[in-house]
Amino acid sequence: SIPNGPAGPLRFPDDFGWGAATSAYQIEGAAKEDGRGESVWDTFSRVPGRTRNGDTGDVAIDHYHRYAEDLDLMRDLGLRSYRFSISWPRIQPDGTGTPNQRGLDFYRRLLDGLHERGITPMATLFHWDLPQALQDAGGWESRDTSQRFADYADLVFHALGDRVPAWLTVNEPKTVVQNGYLTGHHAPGRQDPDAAYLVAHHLQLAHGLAVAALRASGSDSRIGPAFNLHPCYPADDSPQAAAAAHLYDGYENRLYLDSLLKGSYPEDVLTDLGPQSRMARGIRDGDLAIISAPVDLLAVQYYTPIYVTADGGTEHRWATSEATWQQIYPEGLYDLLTRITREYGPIPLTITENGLPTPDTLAADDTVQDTGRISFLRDHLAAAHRAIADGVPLESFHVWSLLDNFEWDAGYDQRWGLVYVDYATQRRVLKSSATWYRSVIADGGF
Ligand code: PNW
Repeated sequence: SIPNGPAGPLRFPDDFGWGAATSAYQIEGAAKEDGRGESVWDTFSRVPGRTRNGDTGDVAIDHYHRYAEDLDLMRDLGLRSYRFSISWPRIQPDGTGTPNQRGLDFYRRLLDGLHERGITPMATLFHWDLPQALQDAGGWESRDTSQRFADYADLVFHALGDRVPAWLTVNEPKTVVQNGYLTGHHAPGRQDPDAAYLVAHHLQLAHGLAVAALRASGSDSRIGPAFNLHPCYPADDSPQAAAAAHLYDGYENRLYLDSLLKGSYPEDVLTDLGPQSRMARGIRDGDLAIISAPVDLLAVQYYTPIYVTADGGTEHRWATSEATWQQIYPEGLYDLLTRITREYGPIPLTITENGLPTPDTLAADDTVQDTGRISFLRDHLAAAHRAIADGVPLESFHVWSLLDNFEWDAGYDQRWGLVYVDYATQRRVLKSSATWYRSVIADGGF
């Protein structure tokens, strides 16, 4: 009963990795348990006015204690792939040194539970919860943090590597750059453009050093970064708008893609930043070789396009979601996937996030009708399907998110899950999108 759907049926490859995603700080809670240290998000969410309603991840959706129930939900949905993140401050409370065994044990239990249920794990090493002690030492503005990350990654590879076939290094370096250091809406809440792009370089370097650590460990697990990418369209057909959209694309996409896959930062962005920028001065000989070491897969997160005006500003052209930054444009996913394959070659791709926040409420009959999410996912999956048909090596798709959770500065007001969480009781209820997704997985399409 979905109006205006694509003409079906659409069949995905038999081995397609139907999945869903979460991240540690957004779901785990148990902020002070089993030796976990503080992260920048513990600090940031406590500063008055930084998050909606002053919400924090202290309890979140209590996944740390309810993980077995959540694993059963995943099995119920028929998920083949589950993407989650490992909390760095659970493993190294101060960001360095000997691992905290109880932290590692939690992820061992989770990974064993996935294995028992036949669900393939995909583990992100860093989804924004930097140990506060490392922030106090300079955070991502300090080159040393990249090395600390590689040491942490190495430790996790050795402790959990036998159970993890695919690793993701850094989640969305761009969001740390833009929200953490340009707008200040995310931790650490800075507004310092010169710092921001040095941070971008150090995040890319951290990725590359972690790849080197995995290769040195002799592991045959796969590894790659997770980039959120935004197709940038000119708002009119003037040459000015085309040029503005191209530079915008440099900052949104090529900064990350080119350094990873071409071994160089885009010239137009470097020129725009200038030779005296902290980033330009922070790039050392050999860094780009580290950053561009071959990866096994590229994780793509797609939410929205950007519509760029001739003066370099942006406009909204398509319908926006509850997240003011998100415009709904499924075609953007097709454009993005085909562009990556065309410009960067046939690197295996996974979509590690795609989703929509909706104003979900629990009805008297204990159902949640989120038809907007169903339409959104159906249209984006149809775009992904077309990209596959056109030769894009897309292996899997993960809905953001499996469960409603702590949506960073938007707190608990924005619900992104397939599964509704009643925050007062922590009860989980499948939304209509969850039962729809279950049938899509069972049928291999729709
Ligand atoms: C991602 N944008 O963040 C994150 O990886 C998730 O943790 C988060 O919950 C999810 O998307 C929903 O927001 C993004 O401005 C933040 O385009 C900002 C943007 C995209 C993704």
